[in-house]
Amino acid sequence: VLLLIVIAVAAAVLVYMWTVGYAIQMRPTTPEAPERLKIEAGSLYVSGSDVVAELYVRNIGGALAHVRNAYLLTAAGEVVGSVLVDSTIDVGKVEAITVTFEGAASSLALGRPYIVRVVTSLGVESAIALKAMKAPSALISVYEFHPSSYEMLRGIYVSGRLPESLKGVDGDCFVADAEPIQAEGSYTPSWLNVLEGSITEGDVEKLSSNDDQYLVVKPTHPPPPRKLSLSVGGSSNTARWDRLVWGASFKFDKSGVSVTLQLYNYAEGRYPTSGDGFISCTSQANVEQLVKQTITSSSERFRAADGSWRMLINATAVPEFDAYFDYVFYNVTYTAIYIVQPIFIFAGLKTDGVTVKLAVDVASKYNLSSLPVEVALWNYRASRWDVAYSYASNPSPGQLDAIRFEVASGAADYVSGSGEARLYVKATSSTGPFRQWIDLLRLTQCVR
Ligand SMILES: [Ca+2]
Ligand SMILES: [Ca+2]
Repeated sequence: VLLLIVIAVAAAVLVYMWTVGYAIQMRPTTPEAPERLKIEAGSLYVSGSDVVAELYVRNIGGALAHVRNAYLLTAAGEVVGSVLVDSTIDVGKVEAITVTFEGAASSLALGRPYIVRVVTSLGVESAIALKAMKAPSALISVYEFHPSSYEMLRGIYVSGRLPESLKGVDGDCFVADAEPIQAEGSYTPSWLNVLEGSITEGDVEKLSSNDDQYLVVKPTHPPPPRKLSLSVGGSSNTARWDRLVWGASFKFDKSGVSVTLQLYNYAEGRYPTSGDGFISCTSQANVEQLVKQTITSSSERFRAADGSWRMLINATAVPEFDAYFDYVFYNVTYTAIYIVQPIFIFAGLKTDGVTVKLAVDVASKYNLSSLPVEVALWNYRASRWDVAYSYASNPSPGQLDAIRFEVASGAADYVSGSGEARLYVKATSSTGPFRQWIDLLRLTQCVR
């Protein structure tokens, strides 16, 4: 209890001291002149034989401030230059004041700090320490643009208005879905088993191409009906398939040989005897026949989990015969990757001056994690896309990535003579479909 009382007393004393101290501090130093100034920023540079100070001065007092004098001093307080000023600053406002100290350049050392002080008509002053610099060669103007139109190079437009939706990070987005890009795979047999019959010429290599080089097989077990049977297979991929086209090309030296081709159905664990995965035909003497089937639904049934496949070929006839197999094929079409790649067109860029720098801001998100994203600018001089920035999207799907990059070298090449610039934001996925949201897209042009 005693300790608590001691703490309470100590706290009360502290509060008292703080209040008194505060009151003393708040008492105006010049009660008859409620002017107060603050130089918030500035630059000091040599221009010919003169020294120029650019100052941003705020009136933080309670009355109109009249700035009447400016002084340039060394760090030691020695006056290097003084000049009359005539600038009035409203309460709370900032004025940009440029003062020129004529002929002061000779007494200034570049890179050293100097003090610039401004004084009002009532003697209120403010000072800032600035380093003496070389004169900027020319003024640089900065302009901001948002895209006014787009072209969808890859992807499907969903929603979002240009340029409104891209003006700020506000949840109002330009939205596009990735487009599936088809690929094809051709898988020739890599192994062969003759179950009935015997090979009289050729091997599995002969079955890999359409080249009139044959694997020749004849039945070995008379009496009739004579029969041969072989299985071939290989390995394919494990992608999601849109279509499987399979079959073989062969000829027989006799007519009337009945031939069946069967593709192993791994889902059912057997060779089908009708429908998908089953082909039958009858031979014509010495005429090469191409038989094939296209499977469009659940064609992945006809491959194992590791992508391997196998085909069974049977041929039966009463008379003795020779079979000539030219090639066996197993071709698939599948979605290899998904790409979204909208091109945004910026119009009205400045063409009266040299573009010395471009800066690009993109705030975007995706519903898949860690997608490779690249932002490219169209190079009008070289007629090509230059990838200016690439990154992986957020590992958390739906989280916004805000990126900014600048192009300084050759920046003028990215602005056309008519004041147009083009940019794309491309994302790629090899795992599945996805959506792109672009919340902010801004192009900043710096012109000299
Ligand atoms: Ca062949
Ligand atoms: Ca937006």
